[in-house]
Amino acid sequence: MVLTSVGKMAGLQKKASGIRNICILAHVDHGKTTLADCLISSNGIISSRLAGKLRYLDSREDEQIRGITMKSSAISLHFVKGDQEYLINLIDSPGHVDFSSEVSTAVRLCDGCIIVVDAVEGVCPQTQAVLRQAWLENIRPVLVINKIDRLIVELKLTPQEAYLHLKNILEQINAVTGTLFTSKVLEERAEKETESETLSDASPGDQIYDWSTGLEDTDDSHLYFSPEHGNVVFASAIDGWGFGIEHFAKLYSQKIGIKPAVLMKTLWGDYYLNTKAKKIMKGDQSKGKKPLFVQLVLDNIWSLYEAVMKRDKEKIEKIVTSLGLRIGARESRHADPKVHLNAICSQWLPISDAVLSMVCNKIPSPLDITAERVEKLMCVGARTFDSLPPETQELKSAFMKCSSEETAPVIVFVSKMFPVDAKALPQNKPRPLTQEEIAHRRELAKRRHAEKLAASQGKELSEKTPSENSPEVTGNAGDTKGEEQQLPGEGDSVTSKAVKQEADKEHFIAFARVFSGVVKRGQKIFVLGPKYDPAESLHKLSSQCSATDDLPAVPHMACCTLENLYLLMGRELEDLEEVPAGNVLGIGGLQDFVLKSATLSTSPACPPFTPLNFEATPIVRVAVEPKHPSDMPQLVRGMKLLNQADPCVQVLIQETGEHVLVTAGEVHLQRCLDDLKERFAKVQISVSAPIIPFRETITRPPKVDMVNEEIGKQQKVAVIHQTKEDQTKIPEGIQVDSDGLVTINTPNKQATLSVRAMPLPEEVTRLLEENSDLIRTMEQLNTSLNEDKKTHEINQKTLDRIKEFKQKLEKSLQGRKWRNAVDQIWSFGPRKCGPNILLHNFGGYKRSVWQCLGNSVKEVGKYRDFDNSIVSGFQLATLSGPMCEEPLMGVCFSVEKWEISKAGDTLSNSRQDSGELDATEHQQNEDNTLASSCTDEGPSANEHQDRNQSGTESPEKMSKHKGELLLADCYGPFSGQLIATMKEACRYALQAKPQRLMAAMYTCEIMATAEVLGRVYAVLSKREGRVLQEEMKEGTDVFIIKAVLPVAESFGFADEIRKRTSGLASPQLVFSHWEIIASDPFWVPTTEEEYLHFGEKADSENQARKYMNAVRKRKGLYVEEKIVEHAEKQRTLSRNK
Ligand SMILES: Nc1nc2c(ncn2[C@@H]2O[C@H](COP(=O)(O)OP(=O)(O)OP(=O)(O)O)[C@@H](O)[C@H]2O)c(=O)[nH]1
Ligand SMILES: [Mg+2]
Repeated sequence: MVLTSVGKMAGLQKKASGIRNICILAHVDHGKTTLADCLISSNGIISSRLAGKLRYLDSREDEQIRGITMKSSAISLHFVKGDQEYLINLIDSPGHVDFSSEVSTAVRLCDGCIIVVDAVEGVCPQTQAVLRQAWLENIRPVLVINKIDRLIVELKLTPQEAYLHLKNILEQINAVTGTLFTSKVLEERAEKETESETLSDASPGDQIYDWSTGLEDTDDSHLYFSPEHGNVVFASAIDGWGFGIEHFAKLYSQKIGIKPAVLMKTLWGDYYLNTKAKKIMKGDQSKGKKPLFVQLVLDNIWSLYEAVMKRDKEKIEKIVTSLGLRIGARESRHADPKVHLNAICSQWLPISDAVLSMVCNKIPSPLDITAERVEKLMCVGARTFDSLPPETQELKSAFMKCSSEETAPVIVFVSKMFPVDAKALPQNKPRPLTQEEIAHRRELAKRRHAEKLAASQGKELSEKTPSENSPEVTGNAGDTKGEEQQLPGEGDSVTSKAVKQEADKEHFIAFARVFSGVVKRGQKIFVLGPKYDPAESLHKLSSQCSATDDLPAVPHMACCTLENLYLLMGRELEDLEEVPAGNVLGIGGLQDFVLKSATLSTSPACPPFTPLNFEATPIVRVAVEPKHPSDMPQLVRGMKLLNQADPCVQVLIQETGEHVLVTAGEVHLQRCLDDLKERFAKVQISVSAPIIPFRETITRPPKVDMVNEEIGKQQKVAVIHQTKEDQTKIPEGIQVDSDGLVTINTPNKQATLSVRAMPLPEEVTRLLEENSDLIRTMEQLNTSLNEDKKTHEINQKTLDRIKEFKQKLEKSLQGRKWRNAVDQIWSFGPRKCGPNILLHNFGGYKRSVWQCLGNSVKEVGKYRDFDNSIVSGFQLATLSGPMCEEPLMGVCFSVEKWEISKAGDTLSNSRQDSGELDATEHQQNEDNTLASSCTDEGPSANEHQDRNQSGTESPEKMSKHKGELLLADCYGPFSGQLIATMKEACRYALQAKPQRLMAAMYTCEIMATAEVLGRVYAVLSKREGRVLQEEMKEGTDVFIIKAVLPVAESFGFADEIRKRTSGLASPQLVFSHWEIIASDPFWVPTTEEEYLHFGEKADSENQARKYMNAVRKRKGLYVEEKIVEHAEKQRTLSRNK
């Protein structure tokens, strides 16, 4: 096979119908890179003997050492099928969860993907994840079932068993697709129903849409994998073979005289061949008939493997001649039978042909991009396509046409920035010299030689000759930088230094795809950031303006020049002059304009593309610092570069001044640190132990003590009192009643707050977490409503989602305690969108987060002054809790009184209130007590409401009266005092309840054989892991164990498991949820039984306390620990010797 030239590739790029942009996706180690190797070798880029061993696309050293892919990389391949020529832009992606963000960057640029599944392991967690990602991006998948050789060699299945096994895998995968599909259809249907409702509301009788048509006929057959549809290939990448059933259908149609179309339908499935009648019959295995697939396909492969493995020379000879293959003597005599096998199989059933023709047949060309996908790409967040400006909507047709005409607007999406060495850039690469250049050089050398000779002979040369020469030499220097590096003596020392400096600099190349138009080198183009809004900028600019014009500054938009365009060829880059629509390419010169991803366009009407869907949550944080403090600037610069180079890493500076890296997992962390040390910062760094996040929460008081004895009523009180005395050490002036209601005054005694903390039900916390985006949107809407801005048209879909969210909350917050709670929600926190709630549970207040639903839009007047201070105090309190300054989670603070009064009144009032509260053990009276300060009490709910409204006026007026008085105060501004007081109140309220730490949990799925199962369990239990499920994979002796494990215990877990099981099991950890640690960090024995059981000091390990103290130590907080336990027993120095 000859190498395809760059010119040829550039030619192929112009024909969009022959382009296929694909990526390879799979679970880790299912053989993506090996498959890519096989496809690359078909283009002669690597030798077919090395295919599978080289892993060409794993170009990093650590990728080769660890044997896993860590980044996505692209290569362009040429493929000829019949008289059609294709250009295949292939992207290999990593399978390890830590790098799943790299998968997102790859999927965005493609129209289709090859899903690879290991025939032994079947569908794994990442297989499901990548299927989902492909689905979210609307790209078409095809399937390769890889490693079939393992069924023969390792599992020693018979062909019949293997057939059943494969059928099973196919069913599993289709089940995953099925779930995705049905959920989508249901969602669409619901959406269209609401749409039709609103339409019919708006214009009754105007138009009648029948939305249900089309949905029933939705053809989903192309979504499922089935060999008869030609979207499944069975393969063994390592042995170089693969086939789709059409190969055998064609082959056997001649042999047994049955039409290929019939064979295509029957070759996979429970059909058998009636040899006498030469007919294919539908039959089942109970008759003892072999399915066609076993008889015609698998049997042959099995017998070939058997023959080669047993070195049955005669049989091999027979097979080889009957297949008409020619095997070299070197392969057939090789000591390793695998080499022989590879030589036969890769000729008989070449995997690259099977896979690439499936890709060309089944995956759409860039011209066939669907309208649905385009709209999805163009609409960011909650926006709908119809709400985009008309100029922007017009661009949809440009996407759909994918035209490469000069007039078409250029639209490019950059999905990531990747660093390359300057040496790898084509302009710096040494290239072979042309004939003329060689001749020219020879001429120069001769002349120089002559000069030297002349000089040595003392003959003077005329001044003219050298001056004629010099411009030629320097003229050449520009073209042949690479040669100068090789021959430093020849070049001028200044330029070589410049080249060296150039080589030191990191070059970033944008990994991109052209969706419309032709990009040219040197073209000027707009760079649109993710927050760019075409509607806003089109007011300022005309839609016809171009990046070359002199334009006013527009937010989130910049102009830049495309300096270089590259063809991506794995480890190499090739220069290109222009790239037409539909191609994947690399762009140089965007380093200063694009951080991680961006949209480029010549039209200012172009919207930014929707952000990439990242599956992984970055959770592992470490603090880094240079070994030598003077290296700090390099480190900062390096971290900036690292941030640009990795789609998922977060780089931040904490309030403490520490530089922190947040990564997706241990492997990702290691890679980032290596990159930082060796590539970007090039300084020695020291790395802190991983900073593990915790959350703080409260629970209900326990019913049993630590030795499972029931706590009686009296004991309960005793426990509460004791804990209160112990931990909270409440200063004077703060009253805490037995029910946990905290009453506190501002320092100037002008305002009184009563706050109670309550644990939220678990499902509410989960609901809040899941809907944090929605809560943020609500917050924005409320703010713009308050400011009376009309910029944000509230989208019907968003409103529906908010309503649904509210209903769900109401459903989960049932019971007396939570009466009216949903309507009283004042704010969420921390950062106004977290999983904690602030309620206003006192009369006469109408502030609500549901304002955007339109219930009380115009009641702005009902806010009190200083409303914001209370909310801010709450935000601060939820951001860092009292245990170890970690954020709170699942806590509800209810403000039950908020009074602003004169100094004298405050005291008497609060005394009166607390007295009342003591008397009212039952929470039923809560509301009344709170309102008591306003007016007298009324029993019915209606009256209660009225009273609330009338009650508002008095405090409001009061506060206005005192406005001036309060503001000038020796304790500082009143709003500030309120914030601090609110924060304190929340903290004390929290401490009055049993506090708990929450730990982040990973889930992991471990595959292990029966022999190592015990050891896996041992490691899991040592690290506080919990097994959720254990099942045996059908047809194998592999167990699948699902477990959860605290993040805090996870460091080194994968390594330990791998070591203990001799590499047989390797888990992948995925962040799943937060879980309360059952033990009380402040626990000390109180009952007699507990004393007996735990001893007086209870020094057996308390997990929660250990975590809490570790965090406190790290943050430099006070840790209550005895350093010297037995002072009298201190050993003397002399004895110690
Ligand atoms: N027996 C067998 N082994 C295979 C086959 N294909 C790949 N392997 C082996 O599986 C291992 C993983 O292969 P890779 O190609 O690196 O897997 P990958 O999917 O790229 O892995 P990541 O990129 O880390 O997700 C290697 O040791 C390969 O030799 C196959 O068809 N049969
Ligand atoms: Mg790989």
